[in-house]
Amino acid sequence: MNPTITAFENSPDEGEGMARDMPVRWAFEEVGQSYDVRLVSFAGMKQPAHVALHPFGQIPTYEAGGLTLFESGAIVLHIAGLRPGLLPADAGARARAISWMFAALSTVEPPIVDREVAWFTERDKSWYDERAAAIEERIRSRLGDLSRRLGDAEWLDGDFSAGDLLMISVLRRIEDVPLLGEYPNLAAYVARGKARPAFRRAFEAQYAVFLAAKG
Ligand code: GTB
Repeated sequence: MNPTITAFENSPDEGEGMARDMPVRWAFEEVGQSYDVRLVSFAGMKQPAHVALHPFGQIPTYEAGGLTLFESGAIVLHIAGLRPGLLPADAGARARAISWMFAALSTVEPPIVDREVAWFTERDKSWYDERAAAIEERIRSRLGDLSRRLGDAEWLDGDFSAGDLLMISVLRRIEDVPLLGEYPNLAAYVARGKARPAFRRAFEAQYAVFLAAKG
């Protein structure tokens, strides 16, 4: 039986694939594992049946054979362990790929999310411009380090891995603002990730949900 994940019934991103079911879908596609999706509404996410799966009442969740998981990073790590394609067989290389997964979510992503939160919650405040500039400097600091480490390599550490999948997913959040373009090798890295057939399939699957919801 296929694993089942949850995703927004009506994603606020209008089909741009910015919600966190997208990296999970991408991981399934990379390893060639088919999956089912249960769509949930914002109200449904807060109901006891969903909170039993996800303590914070969010998407995505993962269910398979009695195992329930939440947190997109943990789900991607689990999927990467099911079949080859996202984690190297060599133990050291595998551990390094997992380091990149954590780096994406706990080192690079936080200031990127702060920028979005500040825009949504503080943009009418007198201090907003100063705060936004400070957050952008924190983002640049991370992007500068990442750009130097990537250099002219194709992926972060050898073959494409779950570390790249999560890092590219994080960087996509700033691809439409000038920040990412200041680092041409990172912009090219994101474009390479998005050109992968597995990414395209995942993107199209979530886009189909948007089109169906639009009617
Ligand atoms: N750390 C968790 C994970 O990685 O799984 C975070 C999960 C999370 O933030 N889920 C969001 C959610 O369920 C959806 S993805 N929100 C509903 C709620 O909390 O009540 C975050 C997201 C939502 C929308 C956009 N967008 O519109 O662009 C982008 C990202």
